[in-house]
Amino acid sequence: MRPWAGVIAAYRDRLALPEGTPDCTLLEGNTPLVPSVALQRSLPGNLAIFFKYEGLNPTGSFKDRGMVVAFARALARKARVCLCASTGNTAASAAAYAARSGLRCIVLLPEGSIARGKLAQAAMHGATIVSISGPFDNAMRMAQELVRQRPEIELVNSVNPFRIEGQKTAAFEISDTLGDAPDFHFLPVGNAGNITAYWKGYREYADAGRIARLPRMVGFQAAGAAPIVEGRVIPDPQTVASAIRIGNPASWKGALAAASDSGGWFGSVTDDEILDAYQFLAREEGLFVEPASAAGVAGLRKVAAQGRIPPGSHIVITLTGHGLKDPDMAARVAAPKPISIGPTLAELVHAIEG
Ligand code: AN7
Repeated sequence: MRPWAGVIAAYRDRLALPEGTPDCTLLEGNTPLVPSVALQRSLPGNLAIFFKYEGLNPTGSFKDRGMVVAFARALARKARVCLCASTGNTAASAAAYAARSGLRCIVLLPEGSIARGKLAQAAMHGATIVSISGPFDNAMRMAQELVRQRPEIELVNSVNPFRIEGQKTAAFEISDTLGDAPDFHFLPVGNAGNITAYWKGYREYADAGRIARLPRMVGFQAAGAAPIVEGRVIPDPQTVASAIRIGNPASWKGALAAASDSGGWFGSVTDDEILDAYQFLAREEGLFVEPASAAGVAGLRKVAAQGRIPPGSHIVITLTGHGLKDPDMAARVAAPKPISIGPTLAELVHAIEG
């Protein structure tokens, strides 16, 4: 068996990349498709549920799949500086690949709502961090305005088509592992690049004869930040799931097409539902994800209770980012209280039985 060498090496012939494009891989991709135990048991209808655990990518989120391709392209056109607006994970990923590739990285972050782990990553990798007042959407607009004025800067947000190219490889991996596409694919939606990318990947695999069916794509937004569900820009999006606190998604059209062409749909889940699913995954499945990543699970629980999922369905849910990204939220919901004792067995026995 050849060792895993990253998504470009694994799927180069299926990526729209010019010949000879350099690879700057951190060996992203090849993440586990973990079968559910507790979620499956808790829902009716003998569902077969799998988690695509994207938190195990090199920087702890799915963004690395697209970032490696965006950087391959940036290196091919000899860019020296990359730029992104981000709710945190794109920034962490861009900063890591920039460090690897010798580019300067500038990240524009919405002030005050970036999870601590993500900010630490961007800083550790040496990015220039600019904090912009208002929601992510302000930062996104300013990133686009800046590259219009300075076209030599490489914009590595998912409006960059090479990001979508890379991210579609998750659909390939799922299909390769299961031997076909699932019946349903659930995932959280923020800027809407990922749902667009998955749908592209599944369609291309079907066209190539690698899968016999296509999944219904089901996207979930946080109730306070659900522009696609409500069909309007949300000027002041609010949710505890900071990664998806986005009011005007860049890939809005692609997301709508993915849901409608696949026979899927969009829904929203409240912060309480997100935090319930977040804790359920950690306590019952052994999977620690960040709050936004639990939105797809919260969504499945909701629609399964409404009887919208046929018995026996195969379902994949993408868990987009690792729980360690947002240690403050974990501390808030789990409130760790270690029992302090001296180093004696009597005290230990008392502590664990008390
Ligand atoms: C954990 O990092 O938009 O719908 O700037 O970090 O493709 O945007 C992150 C998004 C889901 C939503 N889960 O994906 C950013 C950013 C996590 C995320 C999403 C994000 P998209």
